Amino acid sequence: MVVTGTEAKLKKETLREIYWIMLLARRLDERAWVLHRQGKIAFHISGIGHEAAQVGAAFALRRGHDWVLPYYRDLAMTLALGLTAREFALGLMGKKGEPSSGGRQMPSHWSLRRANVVSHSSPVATQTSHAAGIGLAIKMRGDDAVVLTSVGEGSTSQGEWYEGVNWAAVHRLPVIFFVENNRFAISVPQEHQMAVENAADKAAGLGLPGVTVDGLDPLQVYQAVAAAAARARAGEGPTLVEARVFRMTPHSSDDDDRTYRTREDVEAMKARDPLGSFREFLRSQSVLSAEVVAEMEAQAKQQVEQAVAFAEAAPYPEVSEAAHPVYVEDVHHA
Ligand SMILES: Cc1ncc(C[n+]2csc(CCOP(=O)(O)OP(=O)(O)O)c2C)c(N)n1
Repeated sequence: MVVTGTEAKLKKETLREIYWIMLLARRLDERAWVLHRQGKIAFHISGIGHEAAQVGAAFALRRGHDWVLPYYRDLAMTLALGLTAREFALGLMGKKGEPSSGGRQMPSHWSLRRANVVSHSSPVATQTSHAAGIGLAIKMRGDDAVVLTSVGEGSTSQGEWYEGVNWAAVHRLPVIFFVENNRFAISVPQEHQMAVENAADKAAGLGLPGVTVDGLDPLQVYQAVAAAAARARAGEGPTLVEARVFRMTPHSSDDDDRTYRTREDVEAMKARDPLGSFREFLRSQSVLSAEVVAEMEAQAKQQVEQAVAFAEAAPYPEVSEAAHPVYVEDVHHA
């Protein structure tokens, strides 16, 4: 059954699933802040305010078949691709069994081999050229997969970002360059980073289409990314999709945003919280009842509690494994 009133024409079950992942991501993220303030984890970087964009984008892909190179805010996207709450909690604590790096990298440098999710490096935008490379491999092999890679708008000022996008445009590679524009790169506002109004405007100079959508609405993002994926699969090349979002928290657990933005601005942002507005939209379409909303809240709370308890009890990685697989261990020196 499709819900009328949305262009995206998704089934009710799918819309509920989108909401569920947005909700789970939010509750996990909130818990991570608490764990940090309790001194139980060293660092957290938040996706609060970006969830609608991320889940909308993930649902437009063939999850598990297409390739995704996310960036550090993409908790909700990675959950939509198959990361579990437990794996997220293991990652926060750097415990054994976390899938991104086995506890070697900082948290939120997502990798999930079973879902074709490839980890990014800490220097921002390096995943852009990796994505172009994967796109080239797909094209050379004649596969029908596409690649999506994401960055914040500030990272579109990096040379590496231009190189990757340019290469994909020249060779018409099946890549979706997804920009989550929250208007700040740590403390630096967008107008100090770029002379254009939208990050998507940069696409014109590189020879690919660029679109800007409301990233607070998962269905708008879904549609834009679905269209970009269809283009890529048809051999028509890459698309730049920019989702306008809000970063409702400081940059990370180590930042104090009171030094560069007013509390009024933050409150105005929170009043447009995508989780609340999507929930109310689904209620208005009779996709969610008050009972189902309450049940989902209880389930999310339970999953968060169980995931954190599991991670707290889990062991740290073995010291003896620290060098593996970062360094080759069986090299014989002549
Ligand atoms: C090459 C490089 N320069 C600087 C940094 C430090 N740094 C980490 S995140 C960040 C902000 C990036 O902003 P944006 O791309 O807009 O993403 P957002 O964090 O706003 O989602 C910076 C400058 C880095 N990691 N890599």
